[in-house]
Amino acid sequence: MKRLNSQLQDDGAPMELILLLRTLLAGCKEISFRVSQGALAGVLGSTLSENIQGETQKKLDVISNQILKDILSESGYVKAISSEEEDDVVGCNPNGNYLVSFDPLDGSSNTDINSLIGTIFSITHAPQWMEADDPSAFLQPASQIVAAGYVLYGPSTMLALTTGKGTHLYTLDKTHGGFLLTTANVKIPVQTSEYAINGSNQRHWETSTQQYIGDLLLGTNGPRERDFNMRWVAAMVGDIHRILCRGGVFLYPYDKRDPTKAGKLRLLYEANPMAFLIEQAGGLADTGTGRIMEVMPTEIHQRVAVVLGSKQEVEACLSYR
Ligand code: AFP
Repeated sequence: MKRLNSQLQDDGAPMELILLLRTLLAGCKEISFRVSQGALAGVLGSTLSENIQGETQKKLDVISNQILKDILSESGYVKAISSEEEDDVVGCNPNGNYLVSFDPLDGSSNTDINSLIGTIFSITHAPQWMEADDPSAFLQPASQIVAAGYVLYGPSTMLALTTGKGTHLYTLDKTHGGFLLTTANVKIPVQTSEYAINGSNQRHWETSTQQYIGDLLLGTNGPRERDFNMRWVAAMVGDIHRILCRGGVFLYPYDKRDPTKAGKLRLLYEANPMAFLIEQAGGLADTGTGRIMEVMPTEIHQRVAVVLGSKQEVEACLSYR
């Protein structure tokens, strides 16, 4: 099977970006090991601290963040990092050529139940003019991303990665420690009968979301004239992985619980990298009012509404607006 290096070279990725990705993935392999140790290594459960989003941090959130922060800071390739678990941008090498944004452990509440979790990341060029800890350099739309992906810590550890030449899936071969290409050029089926949304928020949704999901629930008795199935992993990495593998649509729409928040998910750490992966696999990714890839961030911890996945179903959802 083809190795990661070889696929990245075939896709025309520059050597420095390949080396940076290998460094980042070395950190993810360490996270994978810690996750697999679970209660044996005392890494499960919560800390007493909250992150900038006001969420109680799990021990594995803190451990994963530290692993990635250390390995990227010491690599020399990175000028600064921005993490869901850091209040501010962390300056690294003033001469580094890249910026890395990441959610070190997406879906961390799933650590309590030994279920799917993952690391989501994206990489952009570092502007020459920036100071190493200048947050404004991270305020670039996803169309500027040079590499994005996630590592899913599931029954096997898998990597979904794009450098803009298609989305490829790799599986970690723990016998020699490398990621091997297991599905090249993933193509999301254009049509789907599967959707993912946290239905417990229904009463807070806007009318357009109520109507769209209502019609899916009516199945063969409604205007869609076919039945739909629902899945919810509570970790975006798990839901997006399923969509890459067999299609579907994922929604975390705006809701009225906190009108000051445009959505729940983070633009830099979740929506942008997933939008790039989904679009490179032939799907669509939208906020409900425009393409996620074109959103100009205004702050590093910005939240956004998302609907992404199989092309026709995203279009169907948007037609209700
Ligand atoms: P964490 O990264 O804080 O664990 O949150 C996970 C997440 O942002 C995303 O991965 C899930 O799709 C979503 O939250 C789950 O939200 P609910 O709490 O509404 O199930």
